[in-house]
Amino acid sequence: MKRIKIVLSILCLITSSLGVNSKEKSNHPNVIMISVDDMNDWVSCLNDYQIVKTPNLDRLAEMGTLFTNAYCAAPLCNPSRTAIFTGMSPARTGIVNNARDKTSAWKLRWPELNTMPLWFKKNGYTVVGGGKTYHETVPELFNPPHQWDEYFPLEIEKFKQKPHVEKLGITDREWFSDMPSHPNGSWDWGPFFCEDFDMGDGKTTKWAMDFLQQKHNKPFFLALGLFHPHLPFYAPKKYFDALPLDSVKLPEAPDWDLNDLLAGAKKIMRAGNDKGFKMVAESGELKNAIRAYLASIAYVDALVGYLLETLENSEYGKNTVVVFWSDHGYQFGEKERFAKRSLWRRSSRVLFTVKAPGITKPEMICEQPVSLLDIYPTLLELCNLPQPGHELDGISLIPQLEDNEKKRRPAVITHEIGNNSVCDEHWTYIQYKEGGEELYDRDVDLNEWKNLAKDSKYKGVISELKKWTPENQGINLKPVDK
Ligand SMILES: [Ca+2]
Repeated sequence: MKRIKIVLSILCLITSSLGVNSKEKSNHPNVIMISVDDMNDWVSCLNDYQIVKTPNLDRLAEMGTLFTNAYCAAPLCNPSRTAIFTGMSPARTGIVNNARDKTSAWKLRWPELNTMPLWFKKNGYTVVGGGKTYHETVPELFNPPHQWDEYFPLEIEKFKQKPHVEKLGITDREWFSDMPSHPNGSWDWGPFFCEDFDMGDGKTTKWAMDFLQQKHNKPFFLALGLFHPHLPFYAPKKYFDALPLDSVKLPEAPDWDLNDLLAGAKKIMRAGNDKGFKMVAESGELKNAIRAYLASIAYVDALVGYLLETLENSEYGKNTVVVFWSDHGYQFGEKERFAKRSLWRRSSRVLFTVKAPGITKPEMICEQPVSLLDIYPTLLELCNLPQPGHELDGISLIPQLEDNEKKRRPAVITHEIGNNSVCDEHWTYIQYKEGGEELYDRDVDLNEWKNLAKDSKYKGVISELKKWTPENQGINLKPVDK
């Protein structure tokens, strides 16, 4: 009898410990974070202005919540990505550009920081990344390896670097661009005669698919960083063939649009444009460039499709949170810009979707203003992890994932120090360090053509939105050893 009791007790212990384990595992879902680079809102689930169709991104959005009023924290790679991974706003970290010097590296400014991957790693997750997650200006300072259990290196097709192209096995390439060589060295576009998995992003996707086909005993955090549709706009030829040049639309850009911008705004916002728009437009290449950009979006859409299919056919299909973001947008002639680095909508609005098993419902659309800064606190809550030891500037999106109409504070976008945009459900308010304000009524002016800031009837609206702009920018910055 005693022996039976002991056996029963042991059985009970085993059963209960299994129960706890499986419960714990379900409390810590896996995370896949897919990111793309410089992709504006020309995707079919956000905007049907262009001809490109993005069935896989649309499908991903339909799996959970699509945020149609989502913004980057900064309209440039390094500050946007640093904000996502640190959870701290650019105004607070002072990391506002891509500079190769030490002023832009979070590891030097905030050396002990628990970045999102590092914090997941410290909390028992297997953390792997690949491609362009952070902006790797100087890898050891911008994306230090201690944050990851494994990292698949970024590979980019370089601008007209023949040896590199030959190394990829791509020997026959149509060079579309007749534009004079741009000093930035990456301004080119055109089709590659290759298959989807031959390009750098294809290889990174393949690596992520292989990861999903393996057995993992711990919950995982997988960051797949795709480089497309960043310049140079290269993609497999089939994506160009699907987009006839005649069907590509130039953005609407009336020549009077800049008349209501103040000189300070024009000066700041033209910086970083590198005379690019004029150069592209005068060479007659604008339509070709847009076509190649759209082909690059279609290519990245296909890669996301491969990953989703692999996820759904894997054992992780039902217990994995999937987050998708673009680091910011891109302008193709709106306000005479061929660039990012501006606070206007085409540069700051992004595709952002969240699928969270047990929380999100399919086909939900949330029109509330949200920021990519909200990703870090949202994932902590979804994965039942503690706070990382530093204050996060975003707030969890769980209330909106549960109720898409739940109200939310405006999103703030910062460009360099002192230039900010505040977007609520209705308005876009922009302020510039050198003076000048803009106010746009997005209900009637999605293109942000008519600046209402000078109209006294909107004084109240402006003062309400202004309250959200960051104060004392730069004051809290830690010294950097230059
Ligand atoms: Ca205007």
